[in-house]
Amino acid sequence: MSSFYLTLSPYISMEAQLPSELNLVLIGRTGNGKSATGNSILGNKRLHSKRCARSVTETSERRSGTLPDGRAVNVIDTPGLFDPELPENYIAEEIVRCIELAKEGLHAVHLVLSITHRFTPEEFAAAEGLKRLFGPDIVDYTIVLFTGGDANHDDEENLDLDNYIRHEAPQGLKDLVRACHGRKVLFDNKTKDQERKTRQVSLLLGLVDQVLASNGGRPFTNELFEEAMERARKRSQREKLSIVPGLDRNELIRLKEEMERSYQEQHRTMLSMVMSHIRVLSSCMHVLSILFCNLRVPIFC
Ligand SMILES: Nc1nc2c(ncn2[C@@H]2O[C@H](COP(=O)(O)OP(=O)(O)OP(=O)(O)O)[C@@H](O)[C@H]2O)c(=O)[nH]1
Ligand SMILES: [Mg+2]
Repeated sequence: MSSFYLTLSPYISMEAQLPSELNLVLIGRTGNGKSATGNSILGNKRLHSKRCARSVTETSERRSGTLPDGRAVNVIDTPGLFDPELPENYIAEEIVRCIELAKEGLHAVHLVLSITHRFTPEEFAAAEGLKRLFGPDIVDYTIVLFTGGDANHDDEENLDLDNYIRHEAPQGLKDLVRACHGRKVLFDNKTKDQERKTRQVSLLLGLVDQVLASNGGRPFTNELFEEAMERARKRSQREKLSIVPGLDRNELIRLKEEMERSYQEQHRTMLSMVMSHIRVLSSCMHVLSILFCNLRVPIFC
């Protein structure tokens, strides 16, 4: 923890415990612009982003960098983790991987939506999936991030976003933004205008600081993150075994095998914990799709 950034943001109180580095995760439907947004936050093109009918990011990735205000950041980019058409075991493996990449906890979750797409049950799946997986408190860490800011030709992008949410957005989207304490931001990941790039990242960081302040600087964690930390500890113990002096070779092999078993066992535990959450989500989504497609009930659109 550091007190270096105490003067950086009006949202951070003096009492808040400030993390030495931020874990920011990007969640949302395939193609909504998660990787492009990650690149905008990092200020470089280290995440693969392109127009493609199927998933471009196939596995979660963590990229570290420095924010314009000097803070260290880890951006955790994910595939469409809650896309309903993906197989459950793939989703579960990817969620576990994502949690392991952010094992210290999540300082903010960015729910990435595209301003140019309709808000469908699939969009809702990401929001609902987050709540099912991490519990209702996750909304206290969530920021709704819209991509496609260039589709809007007005320079006052945040004013327009306010207008859009207030007057044009479907009720479900309004509810989602309200549940996230009104935290929303519009990104143009295509802009070449340096000033705009800087402004949108700093707007986002203002929201991240609001999240930090309201959570006392503590990241979101739960039993899944504790399992991931424990697993990382086991891995590091296993790596250190080889350098323990005076350890007999057979004893070393036995200990390593034992640790490997326990390490794998922990992975299975995490998978089954995640699996139980996503099964509930799948059945929810099935019911929602039927309502949405067959009965034309206007759920979120
Ligand atoms: N016009 C415009 N296009 C964008 C914006 N953000 C992303 N895109 C485009 O949207 C497409 C998908 O972007 P990605 O970053 O690959 O989306 P993703 O969510 O990471 O997709 P997956 O990895 O498949 O889950 C790419 O062609 C991006 O260039 C934006 O703000 N404006
Ligand atoms: Mg991607």
